[in-house]
Amino acid sequence: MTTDSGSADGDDTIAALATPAGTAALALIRVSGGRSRVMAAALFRGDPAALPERRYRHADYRALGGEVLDDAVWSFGVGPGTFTGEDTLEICTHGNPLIVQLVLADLFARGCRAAEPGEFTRRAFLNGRMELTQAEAVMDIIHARSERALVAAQQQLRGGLGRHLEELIAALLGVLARIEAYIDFPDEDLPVEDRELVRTALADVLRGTERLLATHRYGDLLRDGLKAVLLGAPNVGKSSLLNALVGRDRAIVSPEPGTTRDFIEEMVHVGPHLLRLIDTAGMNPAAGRVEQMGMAKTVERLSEADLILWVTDVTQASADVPVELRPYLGADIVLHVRNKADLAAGVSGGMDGGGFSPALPIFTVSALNGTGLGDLRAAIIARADALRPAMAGDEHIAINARHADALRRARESLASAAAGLGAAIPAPIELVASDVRGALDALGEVAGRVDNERMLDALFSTFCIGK
Ligand SMILES: Nc1nc2c(ncn2[C@@H]2O[C@H](COP(=O)(O)OP(=O)(O)OP(=O)(O)O)[C@@H](O)[C@H]2O)c(=O)[nH]1
Ligand SMILES: [Mg+2]
Repeated sequence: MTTDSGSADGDDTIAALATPAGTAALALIRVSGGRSRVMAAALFRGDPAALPERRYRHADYRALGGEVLDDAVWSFGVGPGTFTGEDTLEICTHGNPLIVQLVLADLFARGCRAAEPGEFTRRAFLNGRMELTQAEAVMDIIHARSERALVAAQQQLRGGLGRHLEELIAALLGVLARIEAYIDFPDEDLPVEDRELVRTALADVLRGTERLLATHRYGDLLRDGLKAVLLGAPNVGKSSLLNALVGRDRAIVSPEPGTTRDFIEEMVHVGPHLLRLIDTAGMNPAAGRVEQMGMAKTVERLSEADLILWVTDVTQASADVPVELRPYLGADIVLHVRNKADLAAGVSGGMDGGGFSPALPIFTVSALNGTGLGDLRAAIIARADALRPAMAGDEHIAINARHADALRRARESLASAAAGLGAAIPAPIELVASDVRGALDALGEVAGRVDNERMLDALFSTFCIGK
């Protein structure tokens, strides 16, 4: 065993800044790979065989030429018990970009190379330190923009999604073993009782796959924000409401009807959720050409909405539901917001009594003085939470687009296998087995069990450098 060089892998040592580029109090530079140990020893003048492990040490960072680049704190971790599974050196310097640049240049001169985006996490995955879904969760944790998104990412990092996949994969492997026993004996058909067992098992796996797929919408909502569209007649105060919820003057407000022509989108936190709030042009049957174009865009946005806030003016005689809203009334996504409560004393909330079918929840608010906005926010949070599919217990599974794509393929193969088994003239058992293998491949892809260099390249390239 050598410490300074060894396998080609041992020589491929990567380095990168893990903290944001720019001026800061501190900067963390991370080194991972077989050369970490000798580099730590050379840099900080220690014995390579007796480096203190996982201890912070304070020392001058001395470049190859002998000059001191900074006063640094460093620590060394021995693989495989590190994040990447490799020997790792962490160097903390003052957060001056110039120092960082000099230190990185020195590390490269000593034989490291610059890490690619996500390369530390990729190594953690390849070295078996985590499953692929956990590696993805690392990224989700870094980018989570709401408390709920963070909780879901943390659960995924702890292996929540991975465990569900393992269960499904184990059940399918059982099915395959049962079927394959008969493939070698072409004269024997699958006995009726085995056929039933296999059908039940396939149905279970199909249900489990559906349950995971059902979390995709919630996953999108966590990653992109809940899409809430403000809709209503001109001048009722839609833009004022957007400004009140956002907490600043984002949209132009004026007493003139037809102020908002295009739609305006703004991200806003509502409790633990992130909301993508969309203000639209007022729905005006007698609109001119430009307003008409704005209204067409509004209708487009409605089809993608998770929530529609239908805004009316309390001082106006009871408003009819705009025709554009009618298709969405049954979907439980429309809240009726009666604005300008400050102008009408004594009006109160509740459910819309008559006129609407089904009755819509009503919120009486004032965008001007903030009355009623707390209740409206609470209803928005409840609505977003209701979109979280009920998995077992308190699990926050929220799959991403990559998972959904593979799970849909698994679902197709499972359905095809079940149909083959259930047909009046059952499909040849080889065909059923091939479908089950297809489903296994697709599930394995989600879990990262399938060797797929290109998929890994695509996935990790979306990571940050240094992670
Ligand atoms: N008193 C009172 N006035 C309000 C309230 N909300 C909005 N307004 C006023 O109503 C007028 C119209 O407000 P906007 O927010 O521009 O209305 P809008 O629905 O976006 O109008 P369009 O973009 O033209 O469709 C402005 O003069 C606002 O100051 C409120 O809660 N109380
Ligand atoms: Mg407006």
